[in-house]
Amino acid sequence: MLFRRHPANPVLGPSDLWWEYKATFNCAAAEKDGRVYLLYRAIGDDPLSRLGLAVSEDGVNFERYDLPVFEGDPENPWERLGVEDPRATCLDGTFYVTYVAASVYPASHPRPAFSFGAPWRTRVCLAATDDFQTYRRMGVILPDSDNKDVVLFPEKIGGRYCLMHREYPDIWVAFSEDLIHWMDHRRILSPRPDYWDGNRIGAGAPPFKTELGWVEIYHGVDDNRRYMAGIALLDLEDPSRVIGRSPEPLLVPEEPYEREGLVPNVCFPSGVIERDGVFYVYYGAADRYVALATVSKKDLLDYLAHLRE
Ligand code: BMA
Repeated sequence: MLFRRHPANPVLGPSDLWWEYKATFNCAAAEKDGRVYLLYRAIGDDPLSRLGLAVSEDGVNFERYDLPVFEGDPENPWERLGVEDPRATCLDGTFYVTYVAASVYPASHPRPAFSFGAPWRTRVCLAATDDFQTYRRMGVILPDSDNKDVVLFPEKIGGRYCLMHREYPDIWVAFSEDLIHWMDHRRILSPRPDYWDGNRIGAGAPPFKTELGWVEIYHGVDDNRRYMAGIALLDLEDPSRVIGRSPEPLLVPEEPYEREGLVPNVCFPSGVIERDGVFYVYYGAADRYVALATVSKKDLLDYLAHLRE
């Protein structure tokens, strides 16, 4: 296996605090001043998701804060049912966090394609932070779309900012001059029937650069609603060009913490950092835990060199 599960897994789990006693999962990951920060989605005594913060010296053992560091603004109609699934990217020394704002349409509204039961309304929002404790809200960035799984590239490409987003069931790229207004949307990856990612896909960890291309660790879902992780390799100058894609999943829900939780059978990659030639891939497990898998840069580059579209 290319990705090795860390023996300390899961690295984060529910605590006895009221706002996170049911689940702590799907985290953004970032490194700052030699420390690893995980901004994670938490669920507790009410159905709202909030974002908690965990900090570590070694990327494995985490200390946490007693209160969430970011919550949905109850006065904001987009966020009134909470904030979910953050991803963080450092651009020019500032961390930008994309997150899903959750609310619900009027009952008469047609249900968005990926929504079950209630007509859930999701919008992707952006916030900026220097320390992961205080945030400057920048608002909704994809205004007309029930979107999720938005990851920013860590540098401009062709003079513009770039992101990946998920218009169900595909992954798209889009470009922007100012991080707020996004244009030139292009579909780049679709589910592949009869593969591990045959039902729907979404970006996972923010893409990172290697000499072989941008590496996107994404999630794919099969027809049994199993969430798995794989890699897409994208052209450095034109990220809408796909160079290769994992023929087999790199993480399949197998361990108890991946198979049993608020939602069973979920490996949901959401953050990656590099330390001393090793990539640390953080993933949500069964919508209850944060787990960690590692891969050496050398093994990753060997794998990427053999990927085909
Ligand atoms: C997706 C997202 C994730 C979640 C996953 C599996 O639609 O909502 O937050 O981890 O489903 O339940």
